[in-house]
Amino acid sequence: MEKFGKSQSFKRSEDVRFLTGHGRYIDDIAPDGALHGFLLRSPVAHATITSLDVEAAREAEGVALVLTVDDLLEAGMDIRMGGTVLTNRDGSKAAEPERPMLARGKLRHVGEPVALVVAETLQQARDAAELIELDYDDLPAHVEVCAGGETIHPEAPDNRAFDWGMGDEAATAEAFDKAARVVRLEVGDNRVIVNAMEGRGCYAEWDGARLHVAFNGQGVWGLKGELAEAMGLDPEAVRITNPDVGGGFGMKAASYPEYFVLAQAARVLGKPVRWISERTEGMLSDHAGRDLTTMAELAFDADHRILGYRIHTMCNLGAYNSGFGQPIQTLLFSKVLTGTYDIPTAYMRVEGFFTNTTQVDAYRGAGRPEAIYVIERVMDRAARELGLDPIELRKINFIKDFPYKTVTGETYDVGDFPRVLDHAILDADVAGFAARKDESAAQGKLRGLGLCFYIESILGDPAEDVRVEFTEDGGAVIYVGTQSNGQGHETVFAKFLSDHSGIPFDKIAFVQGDSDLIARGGGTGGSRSVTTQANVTLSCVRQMVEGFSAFLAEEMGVEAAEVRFDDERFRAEGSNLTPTMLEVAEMARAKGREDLLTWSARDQIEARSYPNGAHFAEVEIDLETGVTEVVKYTVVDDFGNLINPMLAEGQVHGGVAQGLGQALCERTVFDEDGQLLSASFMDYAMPRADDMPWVKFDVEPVPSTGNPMGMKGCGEAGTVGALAAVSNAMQDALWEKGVKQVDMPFTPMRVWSLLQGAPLA
Ligand code: SMO
Repeated sequence: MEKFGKSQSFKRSEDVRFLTGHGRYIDDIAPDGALHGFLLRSPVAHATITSLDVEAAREAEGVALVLTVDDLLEAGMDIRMGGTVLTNRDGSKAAEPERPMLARGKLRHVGEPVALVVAETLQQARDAAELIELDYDDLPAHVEVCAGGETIHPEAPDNRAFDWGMGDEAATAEAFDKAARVVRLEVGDNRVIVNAMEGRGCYAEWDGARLHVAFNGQGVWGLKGELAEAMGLDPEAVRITNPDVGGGFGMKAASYPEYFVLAQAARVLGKPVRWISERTEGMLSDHAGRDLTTMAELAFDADHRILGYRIHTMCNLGAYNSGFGQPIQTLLFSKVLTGTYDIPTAYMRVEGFFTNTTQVDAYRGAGRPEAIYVIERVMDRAARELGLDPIELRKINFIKDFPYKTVTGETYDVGDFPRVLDHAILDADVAGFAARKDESAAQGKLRGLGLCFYIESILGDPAEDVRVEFTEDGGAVIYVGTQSNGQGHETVFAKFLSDHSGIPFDKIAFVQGDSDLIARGGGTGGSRSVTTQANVTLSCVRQMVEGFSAFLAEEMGVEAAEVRFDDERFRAEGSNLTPTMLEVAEMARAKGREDLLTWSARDQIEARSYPNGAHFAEVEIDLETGVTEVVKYTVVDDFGNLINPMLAEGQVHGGVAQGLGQALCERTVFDEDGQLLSASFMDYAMPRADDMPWVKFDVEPVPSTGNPMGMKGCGEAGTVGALAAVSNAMQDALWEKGVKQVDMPFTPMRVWSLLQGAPLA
């Protein structure tokens, strides 16, 4: 039989379960008899609460409990939801207004949780919530991403949460002063609603001593610490679990008020309580993505080399600071501010604003797609204004010598951008574009070609744990610290262990998402899981080999150093004993060597990895209707070494689909009162299968030097590349019609308006 190599497309074992409806999601596993939670939410975007009377609801049929913020405070809970807070350009601290778990005194966005009703049935909880008398005085809503308007928090009188900067402002100004040409472009990055297939949900139970909260998140350790602190519990008294999760995309990485309030309800009642979000409820309460506008400027010398880069971004935080709300368009954006270009000096200024809308936080890529979108749009504009081919301008300015330290302090260890781009130029048949454009023109259609050359910066830390246990039934269990949201971790990590330990894949059970079973892990996010989890598994296997070799040496009557392991069997010169790892474990068990049956490793990959790649999008626009079709799509990525090329390609397909959704159809609309007008799938268009082109995918690997396996993260890359590729293709198609400014989403109505020279709605 062919020995499984280190890079193999291996089908996902969990798919049979998922595709036949046997996934075990939060709504499937809530304990029988759990009470139902329903949240009364704010119907308005901004108001002062004048009274909140829940007495009638408490008396209603089937109701077990109603909780308001006063109840949480009376119970001694710390009701403040936390979040990272920046330091402003002037050295002061960014605004940190209180974000209460349930509304306190004011209502600040439609959908903000106000009270929890717990009843025997969901219908009873819902009916009782109708009996709650919430009175308030309306305040004007502030929904524009700018300073001014009605003050939302006293800590930020003009609604500006922060004014943050990075880079050398004076040196950058100097570069612009001596530039031969300066190119400017304003780039809008539309707000998206995440809409994971499975809505958020949780259940909580309290046995008198310990709290268990199961929720559909991206990892368990963040919430464990926060819950313990908020509820005044010893962390040992808190167990957090994640079952199967139907998509997270950054949105489910955060802690949300519902998890804390449900936990408190369970503690008060001593009974399990469950809650699952409905679609519109999720659209109003899940963290949204993007929502920023950037003025970008590039300074060029006479040879078209970039001298300096300057951006000024205005971003929306929503009504409160959420977990990563402040760092995303600042610290995370800065990681790839200058993209793949050798830019000697740069400055970024970012202002963040509170608005009476739901919080904006991580969304597939979290800051890096936003940064790449800006640099790749303005590079494309520069090529047009300088009269150069966009490919040529990129090649002139690509970073060529590695390691390369960027002006924002990242060290790109390796890369070969020209090689990746040349591969993509062939795959996309760029040479044949002119003929295809003529064909489209003959049918009354515009055709455009757009390139995005992206780079990502992938977390090395936080650290990850792994544990392997040999079980009495002759198999093994791998406990991992990360958490699948549907990407195929169950297969990938068990297969990885199998490849390196020789333990047959079907003898390995997989356990994730339980804070009682493993000590530490960073969860899924930032395209980090494969790099961190695979590398820690590798150290674990190394320890197993060493420990088993020492044990076997005695059995074989040889020195430990003479025992070899070839990924399948242990062997030693002079001994005809050639056991597999499972067989050694059985020998150890028979000898009472329990210490050889459980192995764990803890690793911290400090270095980041820098996946990069080229996306070419080709669009066709119907002049009469404004309907846009992505007719051709090509991706060539440098993901370093792949451990499962098929799943990597699947990640790219999904990522591209997510990017196309934002680029083509997803449009979040609030009215001036802060009411979300696009609060259902009738009004908010998600991409569908027939919006997706065939994505031609290939790789051009340059192994990372930052981790032993030479891997680079691939989970977010598709989304990072898609936004600018499609937008640049739209600009390419529309330029000849005199359209000089294109902003996502390219809905038929908006494209048609652009063609008419009409203002954009
Ligand atoms: S947007 Mo992600 O979970 O890093």
